[in-house]
Amino acid sequence: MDRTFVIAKPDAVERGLSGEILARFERKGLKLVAAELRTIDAETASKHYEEHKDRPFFGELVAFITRGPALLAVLEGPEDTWKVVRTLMGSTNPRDAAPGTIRGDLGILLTENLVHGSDGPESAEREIGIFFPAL
Ligand code: IDP
Ligand code: MG
Repeated sequence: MDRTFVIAKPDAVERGLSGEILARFERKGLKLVAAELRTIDAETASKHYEEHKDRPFFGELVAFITRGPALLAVLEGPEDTWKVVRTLMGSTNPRDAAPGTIRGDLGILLTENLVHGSDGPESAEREIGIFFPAL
Protein backbone atom coordinates (compact mmCIF):
# COMPACT_ATOMS: atom_id res chain seq x y z
CA MET A 1 0.00 0.00 0.00
CA ASP A 2 1.05 3.57 -0.67
CA ARG A 3 0.68 6.49 1.74
CA THR A 4 0.46 10.25 1.43
CA PHE A 5 0.00 13.25 3.71
CA VAL A 6 -2.93 15.66 3.69
CA ILE A 7 -3.89 18.82 5.60
CA ALA A 8 -7.40 20.26 5.78
CA LYS A 9 -6.02 23.77 6.39
CA PRO A 10 -7.23 26.19 9.10
CA ASP A 11 -9.66 27.88 6.66
CA ALA A 12 -11.32 24.50 6.07
CA VAL A 13 -11.66 23.82 9.81
CA GLU A 14 -12.98 27.37 10.43
CA ARG A 15 -15.62 26.88 7.73
CA GLY A 16 -16.67 23.46 9.00
CA LEU A 17 -15.38 21.70 5.88
CA SER A 18 -12.71 19.39 7.31
CA GLY A 19 -15.14 16.44 7.46
CA GLU A 20 -16.33 17.08 3.91
CA ILE A 21 -12.74 17.12 2.68
CA LEU A 22 -11.78 13.87 4.44
CA ALA A 23 -15.06 12.30 3.27
CA ARG A 24 -14.19 13.01 -0.36
CA PHE A 25 -10.90 11.13 0.01
CA GLU A 26 -12.63 8.27 1.81
CA ARG A 27 -15.42 8.05 -0.79
CA LYS A 28 -12.75 7.79 -3.48
CA GLY A 29 -11.52 4.62 -1.76
CA LEU A 30 -8.56 5.91 0.24
CA LYS A 31 -8.13 4.61 3.76
CA LEU A 32 -7.50 6.82 6.78
CA VAL A 33 -4.29 5.68 8.51
CA ALA A 34 -3.93 8.60 10.96
CA ALA A 35 -5.80 11.87 11.65
CA GLU A 36 -5.39 14.61 14.22
CA LEU A 37 -6.70 18.13 14.77
CA ARG A 38 -3.58 20.13 15.58
CA THR A 39 -2.44 23.76 15.55
CA ILE A 40 0.84 23.63 13.65
CA ASP A 41 3.68 25.67 15.21
CA ALA A 42 5.76 28.10 13.11
CA GLU A 43 8.90 25.97 13.25
CA THR A 44 7.10 22.89 11.94
CA ALA A 45 5.30 24.94 9.28
CA SER A 46 8.63 26.39 8.09
CA LYS A 47 10.08 22.90 7.81
CA HIS A 48 7.00 21.64 5.98
CA TYR A 49 7.06 24.53 3.47
CA GLU A 50 10.89 24.67 3.23
CA GLU A 51 10.78 24.63 -0.60
CA HIS A 52 8.97 28.00 -0.51
CA LYS A 53 11.24 29.73 2.03
CA ASP A 54 12.61 32.28 -0.46
CA ARG A 55 9.22 33.13 -1.99
CA PRO A 56 7.69 36.55 -1.17
CA PHE A 57 4.55 34.93 0.27
CA PHE A 58 6.42 32.63 2.70
CA GLY A 59 5.63 34.70 5.82
CA GLU A 60 1.96 34.94 4.88
CA LEU A 61 1.86 31.19 4.18
CA VAL A 62 3.33 30.28 7.58
CA ALA A 63 0.96 32.72 9.33
CA PHE A 64 -2.00 31.18 7.52
CA ILE A 65 -1.19 27.52 8.16
CA THR A 66 -0.52 28.20 11.87
CA ARG A 67 -3.49 30.50 12.58
CA GLY A 68 -5.72 27.82 14.07
CA PRO A 69 -6.33 24.08 14.21
CA ALA A 70 -5.82 22.08 11.03
CA LEU A 71 -6.86 18.49 10.38
CA LEU A 72 -3.72 16.48 9.58
CA ALA A 73 -4.13 13.07 8.00
CA VAL A 74 -2.27 10.19 6.41
CA LEU A 75 -4.16 8.38 3.65
CA GLU A 76 -3.43 5.04 2.07
CA GLY A 77 -4.31 3.59 -1.33
CA PRO A 78 -3.11 0.91 -3.72
CA GLU A 79 -0.73 3.03 -5.82
CA ASP A 80 0.31 6.68 -6.48
CA THR A 81 -1.91 7.83 -3.61
CA TRP A 82 -0.30 11.31 -3.64
CA LYS A 83 -1.47 11.71 -7.26
CA VAL A 84 -5.01 10.56 -6.51
CA VAL A 85 -5.17 13.11 -3.69
CA ARG A 86 -3.75 15.93 -5.86
CA THR A 87 -6.36 15.19 -8.55
CA LEU A 88 -9.20 15.39 -6.02
CA MET A 89 -7.72 18.64 -4.60
CA GLY A 90 -7.67 20.57 -7.90
CA SER A 91 -5.37 23.38 -9.04
CA THR A 92 -3.51 25.46 -6.43
CA ASN A 93 -5.58 28.56 -7.23
CA PRO A 94 -9.23 27.71 -6.49
CA ARG A 95 -10.26 30.23 -9.13
CA ASP A 96 -8.74 27.95 -11.77
CA ALA A 97 -9.65 24.63 -10.13
CA ALA A 98 -12.09 22.41 -12.00
CA PRO A 99 -15.60 21.85 -10.68
CA GLY A 100 -15.77 18.50 -8.91
CA THR A 101 -12.46 19.11 -7.14
CA ILE A 102 -12.21 20.24 -3.51
CA ARG A 103 -10.70 23.62 -4.39
CA GLY A 104 -12.96 24.01 -7.45
CA ASP A 105 -16.13 23.36 -5.48
CA LEU A 106 -15.34 24.94 -2.11
CA GLY A 107 -12.76 27.72 -2.55
CA ILE A 108 -12.20 31.04 -4.34
CA LEU A 109 -8.96 32.56 -2.92
CA LEU A 110 -5.38 31.38 -3.59
CA THR A 111 -4.43 32.22 -0.02
CA GLU A 112 -7.34 30.19 1.45
CA ASN A 113 -7.20 27.07 -0.67
CA LEU A 114 -8.42 24.60 1.91
CA VAL A 115 -6.18 21.62 1.46
CA HIS A 116 -2.58 20.45 1.21
CA GLY A 117 -1.44 17.18 -0.35
CA SER A 118 2.12 15.90 -0.83
CA ASP A 119 3.36 16.47 -4.39
CA GLY A 120 5.24 13.19 -4.88
CA PRO A 121 6.38 10.01 -3.13
CA GLU A 122 9.47 11.65 -1.58
CA SER A 123 7.41 14.60 -0.27
CA ALA A 124 4.86 12.17 1.15
CA GLU A 125 7.54 10.28 3.07
CA ARG A 126 9.20 13.50 4.28
CA GLU A 127 5.92 15.11 5.40
CA ILE A 128 4.58 11.99 7.15
CA GLY A 129 7.92 11.97 9.01
CA ILE A 130 7.46 15.59 10.10
CA PHE A 131 3.86 15.30 11.31
CA PHE A 132 3.47 11.64 12.29
CA PRO A 133 7.01 10.48 13.17
CA ALA A 134 5.67 7.36 14.90
CA LEU A 135 4.19 5.95 11.65
P1 IDP B 1 0.09 23.32 -3.68
O1 IDP B 1 -0.51 23.56 -2.31
O2 IDP B 1 -0.98 23.15 -4.71
O3 IDP B 1 1.12 22.22 -3.69
P2 IDP B 1 2.31 25.21 -3.83
O4 IDP B 1 2.79 25.88 -5.06
O5 IDP B 1 3.17 24.12 -3.24
O6 IDP B 1 0.83 24.67 -4.09
O7 IDP B 1 2.11 26.35 -2.74
C1 IDP B 1 1.91 26.02 -1.39
C2 IDP B 1 0.82 26.90 -0.82
O8 IDP B 1 1.28 28.24 -0.77
C3 IDP B 1 -0.46 26.96 -1.66
O9 IDP B 1 -1.33 25.88 -1.39
C4 IDP B 1 -1.04 28.28 -1.21
O10 IDP B 1 -1.71 28.13 0.05
C5 IDP B 1 0.19 29.13 -0.99
N1 IDP B 1 0.53 29.96 -2.15
C6 IDP B 1 1.02 29.54 -3.34
N2 IDP B 1 1.26 30.56 -4.16
C7 IDP B 1 0.94 31.68 -3.46
C8 IDP B 1 0.98 33.09 -3.77
O11 IDP B 1 1.37 33.53 -4.85
N3 IDP B 1 0.55 33.93 -2.77
C9 IDP B 1 0.11 33.47 -1.56
N4 IDP B 1 0.07 32.17 -1.24
C10 IDP B 1 0.47 31.28 -2.17
MG1 MG C 1 3.00 22.11 -2.84
